[in-house]
Amino acid sequence: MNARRKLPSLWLVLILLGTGGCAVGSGTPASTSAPPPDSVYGGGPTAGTTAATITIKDFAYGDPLTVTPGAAVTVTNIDTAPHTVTADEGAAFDAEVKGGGTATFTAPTKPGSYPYHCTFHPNMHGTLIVK
Ligand SMILES: [Cu+2]
Repeated sequence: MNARRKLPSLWLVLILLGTGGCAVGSGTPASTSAPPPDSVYGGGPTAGTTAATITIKDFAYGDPLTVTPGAAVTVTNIDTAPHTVTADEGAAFDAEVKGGGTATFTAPTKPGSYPYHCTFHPNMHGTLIVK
């Protein structure tokens, strides 16, 4: 009969210890979720250099564009006719753009003023300034 009386108290101690240990073990919730990053996008295809765009509209290139040496220049053609952005001298750059399309070329690395024209429409002229 003695052993039987001891058992309940032993169980009580074990339960108390058990629950106590459990509470301490799982007392710190591991919910340290970091906030999501503000922007996933880096900002554009030309990271590092400033975005430069020549927009062709109504058979005109618009104002002279100033870019950094070696910059990626995007040509957007709003017209329905195809155009080119072709350097007047040498082969500094030459990009053909379909009507309603876009094209990209790399600006010269040597600073200077680069006049260009459209091979399809010789009356179209523009200037790319690299500095
Ligand atoms: Cu043209």
